Amino acid sequence: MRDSNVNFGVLHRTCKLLVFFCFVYITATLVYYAKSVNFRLAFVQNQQSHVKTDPIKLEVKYSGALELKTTLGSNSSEPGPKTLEQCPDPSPLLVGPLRIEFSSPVNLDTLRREHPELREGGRYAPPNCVALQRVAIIIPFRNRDEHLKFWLYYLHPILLRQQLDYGVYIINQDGDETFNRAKLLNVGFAEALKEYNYDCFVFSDVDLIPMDDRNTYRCFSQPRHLSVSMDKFGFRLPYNQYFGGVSSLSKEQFLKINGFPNNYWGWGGEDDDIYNRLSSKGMSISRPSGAIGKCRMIRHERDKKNDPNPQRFDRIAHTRETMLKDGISSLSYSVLKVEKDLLYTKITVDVGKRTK
Ligand SMILES: [Mn+2]
Repeated sequence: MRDSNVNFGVLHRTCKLLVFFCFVYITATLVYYAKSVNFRLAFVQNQQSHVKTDPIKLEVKYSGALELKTTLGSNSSEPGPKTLEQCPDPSPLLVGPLRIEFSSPVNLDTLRREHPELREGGRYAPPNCVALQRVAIIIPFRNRDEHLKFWLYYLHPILLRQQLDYGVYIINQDGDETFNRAKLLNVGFAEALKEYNYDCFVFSDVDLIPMDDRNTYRCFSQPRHLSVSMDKFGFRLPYNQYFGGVSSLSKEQFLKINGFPNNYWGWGGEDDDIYNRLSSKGMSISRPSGAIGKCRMIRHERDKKNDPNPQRFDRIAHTRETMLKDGISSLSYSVLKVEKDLLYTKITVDVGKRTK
């Protein structure tokens, strides 16, 4: 009898203690919850007021972020970070090897519909991070609309995944004078810079498509040759100094060599001249691995008015003497037309006539 009384007393005290702890626990939880709600409200208000009243801060830091503000503004219920971080390198969106084929025609309207994030002129910048580089892609062009369609169809999704702040410039040679690839590239450099503060330039033939999106269309500490294993050459470099097809130079690297030659009319040689310019300034060529640098060329006949340039060997032999006089510093041309599409900016230019 006595024993059970004692037991009952112990049980009673234990229960009281338990109820007390439960009370403390619930009170503490309620207090913390109230605090966190308050904090979250204040945070959201703070963020919204920044988006609304503080656009200048973003603008001063980085002109690319200004465009970003408009996307944030249209969606201001979603509290975004105040200043964006740099995009990760490499981009986490890359998928690796790609299937590239040219047997069936491609539809650019589908591409336009599927990528509303593209802006007029073939421009894009990632919305959630600051791109590592501002890249102008320059394509020398004349009468190759079929190739351009494939290029746009394949390249835009790749460039989007590479999270670049980029623009696509088609530099169209007017008239029927012999084609001048390198001069068109110079024009592209000059025209793109008038539009935006690009820090990297990718120079690409219209008929070359990378087969792996890890081959990032950006610049490196040395000039980059991107089309290192073309199907046309059995997926190998034709020779060690080869710099044709697709290459990239930072603004600084480009200016250091006075840009490209203006006097290579017709097919061939200008890429070797560019190589000579780079090596004479002590630069070397950086390249992706043969596997990542695979690319396909759209098969085609030699264009009319782009016959092999007979003067090319003589010119290449004298690059070192001519490069200071002939280049971006001596460039002259006139712009005849600028067309803005969602997928590209097309600039038609008069590059003049060959002198001899
Ligand atoms: Mn070609």
